[in-house]
Amino acid sequence: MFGRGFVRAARSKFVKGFASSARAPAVRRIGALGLAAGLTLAMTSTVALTEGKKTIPHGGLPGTPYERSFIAIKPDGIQRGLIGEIIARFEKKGFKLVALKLITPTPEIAAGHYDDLKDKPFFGGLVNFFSSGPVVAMVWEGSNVIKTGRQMLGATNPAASMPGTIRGDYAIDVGRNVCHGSDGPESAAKEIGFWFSPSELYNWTPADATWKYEKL
Ligand code: RTP
Ligand code: MG
Repeated sequence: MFGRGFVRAARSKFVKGFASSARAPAVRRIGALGLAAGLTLAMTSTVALTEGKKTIPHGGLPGTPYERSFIAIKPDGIQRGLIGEIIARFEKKGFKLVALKLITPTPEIAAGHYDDLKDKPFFGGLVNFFSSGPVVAMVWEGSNVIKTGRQMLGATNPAASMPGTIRGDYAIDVGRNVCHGSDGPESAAKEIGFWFSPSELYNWTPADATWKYEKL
């Protein structure tokens, strides 16, 4: 479905599309403007080609390299300067960033996000905290990103999180555990839809994709 052929075809169409648009006489005549147009065309082709043969659903395709998880850096992670550190861990692991925004959730958004916990005694405090400042909302993509992402975050209570995990390394208190991650395919799809519109997600092929996956 997303075989090596698909990636190769996408690449060669990208190269051909760019080369032919760069060779076109009109493009040569208008110089820099033409080059910009060519680049735009090439970039558009890449997006179209990546989506071409199979449209990746908004919530991702669990069980494939196109699985997606909603990961958020909570207000404490922002205040403590951990944005770069947390993003770097997901990048270095090899996952692909397909959406990102900085947003201060309203109490309604915070309550909607944690709706499944509305009967818990800590719900009020959780909503107040989560809506107390900006959060970094992201969607990361890759094989097993939901389960692996949760392992990278560590246990809910930092006291039980292993060293080497984000919460194990950077948090102490369960109410200040710096990051959120979807806990399963259903919650991932629900959370991605809750935080992002389809136009805010980007399908793209990293240049090193075949160095991360034996089979794509
Ligand atoms: P998250 O949704 O934020 O990724 O956290 P999680 O799945 O590991 O844990 P969850 O059960 O979904 O709880 C959401 C957040 O509520 C706070 N919490 N406080 N005082 C408590 O006993 C308690 N339990 C949970 C934590 O901040 C947790 O991340
Ligand atoms: Mg949770």
